[in-house]
Amino acid sequence: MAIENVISRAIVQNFSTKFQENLIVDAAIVGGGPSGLVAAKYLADAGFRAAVFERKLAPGGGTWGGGMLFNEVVVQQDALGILDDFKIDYAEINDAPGYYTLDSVEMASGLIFGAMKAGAKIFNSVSVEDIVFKDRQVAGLVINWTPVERLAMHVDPLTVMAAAVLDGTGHPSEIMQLAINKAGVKLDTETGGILGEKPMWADKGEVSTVANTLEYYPGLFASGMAANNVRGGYRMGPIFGGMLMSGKKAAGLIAAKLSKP
Ligand code: 48F
Repeated sequence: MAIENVISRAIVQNFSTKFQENLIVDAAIVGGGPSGLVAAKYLADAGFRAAVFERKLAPGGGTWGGGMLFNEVVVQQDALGILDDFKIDYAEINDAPGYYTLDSVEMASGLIFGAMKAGAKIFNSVSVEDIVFKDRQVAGLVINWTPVERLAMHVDPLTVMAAAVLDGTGHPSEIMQLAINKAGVKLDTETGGILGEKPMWADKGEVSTVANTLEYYPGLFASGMAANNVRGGYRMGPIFGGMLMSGKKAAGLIAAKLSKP
């Protein structure tokens, strides 16, 4: 067989196997930002089948660009254990004990690598355009290739069934919005809807990111900025400890729910 055929066949066969193995998952994570990637790693570590669906070619979300393209980010002491689990380096800020800087490219690549090495699968250039909603439960995702979405091609999507769906889509909370708009669900918030993100207040935002990481509807969880948008939390800029801890909390909530008999 010509080497050209060997290459093409190997890619098509391996992708097909990987895709088929992830058409039914324990946790479908929408968005490969920091909170989604951290959730994926800890779920995979705990033995759950976790798949991340990321719209962009490169997962990592808002981590790559640091602050205003200065490719450094800050984390606080409480999140260091997570960086250690991913083997990502950091250094304490001289005049701000308890706060650390790290290279944003190392963080993005480290989170991606760590999630994959734990056994999570990442499907990049895949956009989630809808949810599967059955028996008053969020039961899966409707997906299509991002180029199909971007070019508005009239191509039907495919589906992934999941026991739990995590909205890790960042500021717009796209999956929560879809659940409200298309399934008419009431989320577990004061109004039943999305309260909307508040302006920047870094320390409050860090706390609320973790506090707002919750199951908002049976089968539907939110992490990171998506969680803050749903429950009216503050934004925080390029400090990422809250995002990492939110991902770990989301993994714990999902694992607890899926482990119930
Ligand atoms: O926004 P993002 O990095 O998510 P996060 O985990 O972290 C937020 C921080 O990066 C930063 C911040 C810290 O101060 O505020 O913004 O909350 O990543 C979200 C990812 O989800 C993808 C999107 O491309 C991005 O990589 N995404 C969004 N909608 C969809 C999606 C969708 N419908 N389908 C697939 N991926």
